[in-house]
Amino acid sequence: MTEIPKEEYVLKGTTACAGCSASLSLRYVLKVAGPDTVLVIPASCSSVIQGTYPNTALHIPVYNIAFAAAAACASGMSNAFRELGKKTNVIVYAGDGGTLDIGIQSMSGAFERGTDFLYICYDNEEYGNTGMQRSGATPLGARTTTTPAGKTEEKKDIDAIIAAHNPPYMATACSAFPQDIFKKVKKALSIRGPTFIHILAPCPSGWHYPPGKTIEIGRLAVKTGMWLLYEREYGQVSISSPSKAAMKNPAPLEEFLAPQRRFAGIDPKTVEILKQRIAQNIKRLTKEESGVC
Ligand SMILES: Cc1ncc(C[n+]2csc(CCOP(=O)(O)OP(=O)(O)O)c2C)c(N)n1
Ligand code: SF4
Repeated sequence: MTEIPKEEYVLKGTTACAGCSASLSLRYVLKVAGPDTVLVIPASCSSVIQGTYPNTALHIPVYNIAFAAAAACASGMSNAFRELGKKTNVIVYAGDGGTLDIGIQSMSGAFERGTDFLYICYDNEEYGNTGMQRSGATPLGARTTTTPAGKTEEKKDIDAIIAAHNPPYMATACSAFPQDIFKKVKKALSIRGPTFIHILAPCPSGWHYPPGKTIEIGRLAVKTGMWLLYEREYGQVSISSPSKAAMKNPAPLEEFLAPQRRFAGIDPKTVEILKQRIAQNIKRLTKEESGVC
C-alpha cells in the first residue's frame, strides 16, 4: 500500500451513490496515472461520478463523449499527443453497456489500429445510469429492470473478443483488490499500444446489497470464481494471486449470490449452469496459463 500515491484525483463533490465501487476503482486508476492524463468518458455513471456542472470532482482534464465514440475519440487524441511528442496518458473509463454493447465497434477499430491508449471497462453488469437495465455483461439469472424474472442469456465474453485483437496487454481486476488494480494500471500505462483492463465493479444500487458490503461482495466474486483475475501480456496468461488460491478451492457460489437481491429466487438449474461455467472458465484459464492450448 505504501507504493500507492497519497494524491487524490477524485475529490469531494462526487455524486456517485454511497458504496459505488466504480468510483473507488477510478480513484486508484487516477492515482497511478497522475496529472498528465486525459480521461475519456462516454455516457455512464462516470458522468455522475464527476459531480454536477459547473463543479467537477475530477482533478484532471475529462472529455465527455457520445456513448458509441469513446475509443474513436481517445484514438484521435492519443495520435495528436504523440505527434506533438507528448506522453500524456489517454484513458477511456467506460461502463459495460458502453463497452460490450454500444461502443464495441469504435473500441474494436481502435484496437485494430494499434492506438496507444488504455481502455478500462468498469463492469457493474447493467446500464446503471439509466436505471439498471440489462446489458450484455449482466450475468445469467440476474434481475434488472428489463429482466424482472432474471436474465435468460449468459454474460458476453468481452475478454475473449479483446484477446482476439491480440493487444500487448490486457487484464481483469476487481474494485475489492486496489493493490492489484494499481499494479495492472501501472503495467498497462508502461506499454505502448492499446491495452485493456476489465474491472468488476459491484454496484449496491443495482445489485441490491447494503453499500457497506461493496468490498465484501467483490471479494466473494473472486473467492467463488465468479470473477477470475488474470493478466495476458503479449499472449502469455498469468493468473493473479487472489484468484490462484480461490481457483484451487472455490467458495460455494451461493455465498456470492445470497447477499444480492438481484439474485433473489434464482432457479436452482440456473445456479447449476453458473457453477458449470465457473468450472469451465477455471479449467480454460489454467490450461492457457500452462501454455497447453
Ligand atoms: C446513444 C445513446 N443511447 C442511450 C443513452 C442513454 N444512456 C446514458 S448513460 C446510459 C447507461 C450506460 O450504461 P453503462 O455503459 O453500462 O455504464 P453505467 O451507467 O452502468 O456506469 C444510457 C443508456 C445515451 N446517452 N446515448
Ligand atoms: S448506480 Fe451503481 S455504478 Fe452507478 S453510481 Fe450508483 S453505485 Fe455507482
